[in-house]
Amino acid sequence: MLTVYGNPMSTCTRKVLCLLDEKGADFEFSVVDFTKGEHKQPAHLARQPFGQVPAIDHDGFALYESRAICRYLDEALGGPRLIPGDGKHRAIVEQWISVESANFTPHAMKILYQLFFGPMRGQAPDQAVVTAARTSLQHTLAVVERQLAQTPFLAGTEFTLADIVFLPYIEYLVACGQGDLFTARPAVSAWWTRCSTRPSWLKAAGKT
Ligand SMILES: N[C@@H](CCC(=O)N[C@@H](CS)C(=O)NCC(=O)O)C(=O)O
Repeated sequence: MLTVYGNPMSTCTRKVLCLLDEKGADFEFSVVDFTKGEHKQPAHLARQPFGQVPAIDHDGFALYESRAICRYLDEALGGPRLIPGDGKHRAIVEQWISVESANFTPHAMKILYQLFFGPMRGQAPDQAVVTAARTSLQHTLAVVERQLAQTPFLAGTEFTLADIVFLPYIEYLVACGQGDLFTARPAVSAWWTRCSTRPSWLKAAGKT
């Protein structure tokens, strides 16, 4: 029995949901309601000591951190592998996951905080922060563009966890009017269309 504790709007939860759909896995989704502060209450802090989502329970095995969860579930469950078995190929997937977590997501989150989460709390966006983060993202996306000009997915010919981990942030950036970051680059743009129209992503993003 697998239970995912998460929130349907959460970027990190969406990575896990996308992976589970790719694998055709059965699971129970338990919503942690941010509007009620459930993520900071003892029941959830026992699962995730930082008061964040997602977390899982798989037959009594508890785990938090979205990337660790995805790696574990890919190995533990049946269905297609989202992290390849071959050492070099797996290392390439890990390389792109590191690029995502170190060179992409911190900048993306600065923009999303200014344009999405801050305004939800009544805060005015700081345009200077957005501009600086966009410049950093341009640099990362130039590197991503070079790769995607050679292969349809980040780690080669197959859709892998390397692609999944980028999708939730791009979805929100596009929704915040930052789609030009991606459409300006032909290979990135084609990759985003390829990935974001997959049934697994449409479901994870709550579009189907
Ligand atoms: N490194 C964690 C980050 C989790 C995270 O930031 N979750 C957000 C939602 S996407 C959250 O729970 N935010 C609420 C909070 O930090 O109070 C992971 O990858 O699981």
